[in-house]
Amino acid sequence: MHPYRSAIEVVTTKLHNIDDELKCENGYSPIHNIQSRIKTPQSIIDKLKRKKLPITLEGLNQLNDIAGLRVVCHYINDIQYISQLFIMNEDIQLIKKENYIDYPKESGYRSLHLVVKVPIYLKTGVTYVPVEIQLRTISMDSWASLEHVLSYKSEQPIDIEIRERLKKCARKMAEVDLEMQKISQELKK
Ligand code: 0O2
Repeated sequence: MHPYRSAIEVVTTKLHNIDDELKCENGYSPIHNIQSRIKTPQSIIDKLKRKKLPITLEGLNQLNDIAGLRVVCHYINDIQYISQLFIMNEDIQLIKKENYIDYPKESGYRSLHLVVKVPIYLKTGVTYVPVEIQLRTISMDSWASLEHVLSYKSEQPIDIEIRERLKKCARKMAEVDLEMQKISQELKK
C-alpha cells in the first residue's frame, strides 16, 4: 500500500501549496480542510465484487480510488478554481473528471471528482499511481457524510419516500451554498 500512501502525500502537499499561495496573494484561503484515506481491504473486496472484477492484483489495478482525498472548500466557485490550478501541475495526469455538482447523482449527491495519476519515485524507478480527489463544499460534505451512513452504505433497502427526503435535503443545501456564495461576493465588493 505504500505507493498509495506516497501518492496521497504528494497530492496533499500540492493542494496545501495552492492554498498557501492563494492565502499570501489574496488573504483568502479557499480550502476548509483536506481528508485522506486508503481504502480498507474489505472495502476493496466489496468494490471488486460490485464491479464484477476479479479479486486479484489485476482487479485491484483497475480501481482508481484506493487512494482517496476529500477537499472541502468554502464556496462552490472555489471548487472549479482549485481543481483547475491543481490539474495545471505538469507532473499530474488527469484521467477522469466527473462533475456531480452541475449534474448531481440520482441520490442527490454533489461533488466534483477528479481521477489523477501522480508520479511516485521508487527504488526501481518511477510509477504512476491513481488517486481519486473529491472536491465539495462544507454543505455538500455534511450531506454526503450523513447520507453515506443513512442510505449509500446501508445494508437495508431504503424506501423511496426516504430517498426523496434525502434528495430534498441535498437541494436545500445546494440553495444554501448559492446564497452563502452570493453573500460572500457582496461583502467583498
Ligand atoms: P466509499 O466508501 O465512499 O469509498 P469509480 O470509483 O469511479 O471507479 P463509480 O462507482 O462510478 O466508480 O464512482 P463514482 O460514483 O463516480 O464515485 C464513487 C465515490 O463517490 C463513492 O465511493 C463515494 O465516496 C462517492 N459517492 C458516489 N455516489 C454517492 C452517493 O450517492 N452518496 C454518497 N454519500 N457518496 C457517494 P465508494 O467506493 O462507492 O464508497
